[in-house]
Amino acid sequence: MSFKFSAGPWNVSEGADRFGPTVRASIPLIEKMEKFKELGIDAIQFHDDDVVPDISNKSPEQIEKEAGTVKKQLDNLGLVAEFVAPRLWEDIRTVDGGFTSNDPQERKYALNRSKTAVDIAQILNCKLIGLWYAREGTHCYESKNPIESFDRLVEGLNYILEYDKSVKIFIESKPNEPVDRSFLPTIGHALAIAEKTIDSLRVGVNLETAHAVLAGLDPATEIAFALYFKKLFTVHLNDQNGLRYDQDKAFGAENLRQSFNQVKVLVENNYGSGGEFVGLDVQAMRTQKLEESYKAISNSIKIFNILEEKVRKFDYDFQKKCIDRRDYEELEFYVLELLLKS
Ligand code: XLS
Ligand code: MG
Repeated sequence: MSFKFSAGPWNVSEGADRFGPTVRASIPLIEKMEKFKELGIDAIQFHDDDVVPDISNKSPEQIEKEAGTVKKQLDNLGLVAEFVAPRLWEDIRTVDGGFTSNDPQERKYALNRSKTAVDIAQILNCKLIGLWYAREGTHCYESKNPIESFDRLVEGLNYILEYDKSVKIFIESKPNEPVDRSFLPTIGHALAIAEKTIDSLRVGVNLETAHAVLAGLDPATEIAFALYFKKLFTVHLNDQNGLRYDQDKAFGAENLRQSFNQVKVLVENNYGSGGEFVGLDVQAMRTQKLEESYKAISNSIKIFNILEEKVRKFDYDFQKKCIDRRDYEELEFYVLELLLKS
């Protein structure tokens, strides 16, 4: 089976970081989508304001019109929208978080903004809503009551589930950054909170490689855990060099064996057979020149495909022999050789 890939417009960024401004011109959405298509991408991941820039200052009619334009562009290119995620971490009203803000007005804003994201998804004919809980956590631990916060997260999920009975939601877990401590740091936490909602079957997860590494966990096992619960609605494959800032490196760039095992668990469990995409969430390095800023994406696809081939070559009989003899050194060497040899 061949996998279908998705990527988000934010992956081809202008290169700003905490210590310096933008270094590349911004590329219009339509150009990014055309280029994605050329690179073999089948679906686009969207934040609500990727579809409708400056969304907070636009009327519902304007939002509908602009989303309609993007839908036409997608159709013309033979692309689909994979998900729409309310970007609840950039607006000034989400400075203390969205759903878990201490200010009731700001919590209301988060709910309304999510509703708009669902409306946009409908226009794009997309049935998946993404929630990366960026600021749902604390900088000062004592500033939020954790139990109340979990309740508020469930309220937010229920609100979306009620508003549109045809959508599914994924939670993208991450342990920290931009907050010091997140309320839902791992896939296990996300799956547990899903159980508290009014329609838990419609609430699943998105495992991002870098986020698992930042939590000190193995991404392949996090993927497997979600698959076990039939809750892996999508993945964000990328890579991360240990416990640093969130790097969103090209898939496989830091830990090939760990990447191999992510592909392996996806292949072995028929991921994609329910229409799921292999999502990439990789950032162009700040040092890349504008013309070369798609390489993190194209290289990730290449690496994924090479690793998929290796998985298909994996000798399960030999694996069994090693397991029967409890010779895991031999098995480990076999995997390393498989990865090293062409
Ligand atoms: C940031 C997140 C973000 C989500 C989509 O770390 O990965 O890009 O994937 O909202
Ligand atoms: Mg992500």
